[in-house]
Amino acid sequence: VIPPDVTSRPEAIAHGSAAAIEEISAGLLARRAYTSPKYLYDSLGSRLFEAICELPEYYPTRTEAAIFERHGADIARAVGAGSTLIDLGAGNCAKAASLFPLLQPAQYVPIDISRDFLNDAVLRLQQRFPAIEMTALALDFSSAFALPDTVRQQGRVFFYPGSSIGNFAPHEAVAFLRRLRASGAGECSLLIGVDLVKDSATLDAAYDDAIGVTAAFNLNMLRHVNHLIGSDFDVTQWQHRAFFNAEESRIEMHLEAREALVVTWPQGERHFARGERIHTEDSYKYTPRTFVELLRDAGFAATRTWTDDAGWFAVVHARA
Ligand code: AVJ
Repeated sequence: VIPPDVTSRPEAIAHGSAAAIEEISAGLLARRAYTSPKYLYDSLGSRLFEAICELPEYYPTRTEAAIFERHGADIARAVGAGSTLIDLGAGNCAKAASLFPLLQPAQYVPIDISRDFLNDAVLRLQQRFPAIEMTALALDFSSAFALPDTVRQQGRVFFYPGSSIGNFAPHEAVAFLRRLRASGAGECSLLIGVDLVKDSATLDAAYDDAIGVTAAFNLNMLRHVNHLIGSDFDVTQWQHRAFFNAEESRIEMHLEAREALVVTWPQGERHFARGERIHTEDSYKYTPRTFVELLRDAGFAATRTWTDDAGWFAVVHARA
């Protein structure tokens, strides 16, 4: 099951395609090696992410849910009933579905790159909520897209929970939100979840948990890449690293070579010194203020921000 908030960068590229091979090779051969976070999500990776969401250290999922629980009526008033709810990276549609009784959308438009998975989920959901019109769209919303005419114009609300926006660097996030606005073609609003800056011990623990689920999630990327490009990564030669980079206001995830090693694949090879890293993910953290500024740069005016008591996570409603 693909959780709703894992597809902030859905695969623009089919697995194992020439373009994917090209993209991964380029990252592995860069002076500072990197891979796109989308390669964390093969079927095992998606399950490991679901497990992460249940860890005591990983506060975002549960904190966001608590905000919806506590401020649901308020959030529903801001969004307005009878909306066209456009769910970005809907996955199994569970997060949005849990909000249907509250938000009462007239139309639900889940968007996800994973077509079969999405269709199954929507078929089941339509039976549970026969009064809501549902239009599933299998597309990559990370690049430019236009909403088809079957999506109602009235009361369009883009739903982007889980702090998936954090995978984008701030300037990329602005560009992404501007594209959203353009695809909405007219009046629309945004209901978005964002993780907030907090003490670095809490942040570090959330991305380096005691029983090693996040480590497995990160290391699994190597198995996925082996499958995609035919490389010979040996996972036992690598270790998980995750830490808050305060200057950049982001969690960085890396894989670090435990020893000097060589990785080969049909199109290339790369020597790694002991301690050398592959940068696998960034997860940007905002303050309510810096996030509202980012929204403004993208042409959205925040109407309301809701946070938990500790100020760890925010849900923001904004209008274009
Ligand atoms: C799915 C991007 C929101 O950044 O917290 C969780 C991914 N990576 N643990 C996040 C993730 C490691 C997650 N997002």
